[in-house]
Amino acid sequence: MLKIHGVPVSVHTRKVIVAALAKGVAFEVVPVVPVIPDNPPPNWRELSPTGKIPAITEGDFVLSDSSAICAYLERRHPKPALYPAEAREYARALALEQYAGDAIFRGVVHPLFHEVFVHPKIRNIPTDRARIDEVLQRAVPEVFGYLDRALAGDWFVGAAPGIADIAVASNLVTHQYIGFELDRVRYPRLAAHFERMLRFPAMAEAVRRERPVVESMGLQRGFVDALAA
Ligand SMILES: N[C@@H](CCC(=O)N[C@@H](CS)C(=O)NCC(=O)O)C(=O)O
Repeated sequence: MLKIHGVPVSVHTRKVIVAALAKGVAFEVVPVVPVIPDNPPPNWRELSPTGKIPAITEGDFVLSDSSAICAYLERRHPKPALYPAEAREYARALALEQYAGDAIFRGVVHPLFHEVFVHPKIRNIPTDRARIDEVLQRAVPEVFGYLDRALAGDWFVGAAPGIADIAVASNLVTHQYIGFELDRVRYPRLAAHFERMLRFPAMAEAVRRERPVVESMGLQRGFVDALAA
């Protein structure tokens, strides 16, 4: 069986879990939390050369990086397709997936997650408020503004939810967990897209399965309950 090594609250692990759920692929999650010292197993670098999550194993096959893993799942389980067939739509979906990993994750979610959770709760480092303000004032308007403008219809590319939508929304789930609201007035299309994605069955199921971990970490999941109410 496919094993997904990582922790479901991680943006990139969730992305792979949602892709697997969307395709109906059976899998098991093997917990690995790299931000906790000594948590990863001794052979972790053999599974993930960067040390980051997620990685997968399937028999003797080993692969890391969420984009590579999702592309692999697409070839192994083509239906339902999560990548557009048409060349330009396909390229645009890949560009947005990359943007999600670079601009949204590295520029917004990763620094906020570290300042709000990893530093104070795991590493005993005080939260750097100036760093949070910098992200909120500089990165967020640029990144969320771009995403809002990029949405011409219900989905980022094509007529059905796909890899770009999953990659973006997975970041926004963690952004909400750590207590940052998506500004519906400034980013109305992105906020509506996020709600659509929370109702996308594979994303809804992934978020439902995360509940125990999210609650044990003291994160905020009121937005999920509010949507269900
Ligand atoms: N390009 C990688 C990025 C993976 C990544 O940044 N994972 C984060 C969690 S979402 C991680 O492992 N962070 C812990 C660390 O950097 O030590 C992918 O798409 O899988």
